[in-house]
Amino acid sequence: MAVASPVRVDVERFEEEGYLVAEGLLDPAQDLDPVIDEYMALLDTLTAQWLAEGKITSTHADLPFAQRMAQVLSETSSAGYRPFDISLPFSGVTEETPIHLGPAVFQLLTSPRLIDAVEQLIGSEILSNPIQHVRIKPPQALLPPEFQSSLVGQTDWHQDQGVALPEVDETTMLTVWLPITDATEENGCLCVVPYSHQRGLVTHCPGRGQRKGLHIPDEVRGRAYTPVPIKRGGALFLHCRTMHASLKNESDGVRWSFDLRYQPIGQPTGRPWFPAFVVRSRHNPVSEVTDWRVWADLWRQTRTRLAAEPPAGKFNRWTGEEAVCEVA
Ligand SMILES: O=C(O)CCC(=O)C(=O)O
Ligand SMILES: [Fe+2]
Repeated sequence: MAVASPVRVDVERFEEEGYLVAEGLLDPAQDLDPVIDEYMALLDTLTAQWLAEGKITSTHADLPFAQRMAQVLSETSSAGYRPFDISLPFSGVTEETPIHLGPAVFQLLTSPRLIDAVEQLIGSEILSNPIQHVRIKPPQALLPPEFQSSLVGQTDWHQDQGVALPEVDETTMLTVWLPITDATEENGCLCVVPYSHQRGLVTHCPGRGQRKGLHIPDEVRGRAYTPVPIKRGGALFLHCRTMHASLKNESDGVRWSFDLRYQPIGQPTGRPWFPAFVVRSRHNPVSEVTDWRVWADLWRQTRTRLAAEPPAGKFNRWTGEEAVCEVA
């Protein structure tokens, strides 16, 4: 089989505009379909278990995926989402806290097609930063209104640097956003403010009323933004200070994505209590983690440690008392 040459990334444009779309970066059959299969199997296992425990009324296996997720999450509330995500919560971790650590997700995290592109943007010594999530967003209208989480619903305006600890400020953290299903304006694709990374880090304020969570106040952000629809197989690269958010899923399908982060080896990750690993090192190739079980063990060991000794100190950098937040 011929080896495909790496997609060339427009590094200059990324640096200038603070974001870049690379359509056709991944091979959907090799990189994405195994992830879908892995999650379908996970959903079958979880729904069988939850039905047996009386947590849900049916496995809802007759429903299409988007409607099934919505139904299951409506019945289980936000705790029902936790076993799908690929990270741990900030607090309250126990030995039983679920996290999804499967081979197909690891293959996606380390896909050579993806890492070849990352290498063009941040160099050849690449660490997988542990700030990572899967977002499986059912149609918004099917979720109870109190179900507020950017993992299943709309994401408010933020900069990724702003949701990591200040230790990350000197780190060249790169966000890679990958749609598993086509992301459209109707189903809640991302929106970015082009060039906003050039403004530096801005204060994130805690939400009030309907708008929970830390976000960039509208008057700080300004009005212009660009929706970024992307087809499955494509990727969006984001600078760590590019302002971004997502739209509501107003379709009747699912809006499903992974957001992963990479950085040069040796720089702080911004979540020091979570595990990072070497994805690629041209200088020291033996340091690369190539077995998904090693990666899964890193997270399991972290879980054991956090269950025994919850991290002291802060999980985010803002106090909510900043002057700009008074008026927001
Ligand atoms: O997918 C989303 O809704 C938000 C993603 C995001 O904020 C990110 O990739 O950094
Ligand atoms: Fe983000």
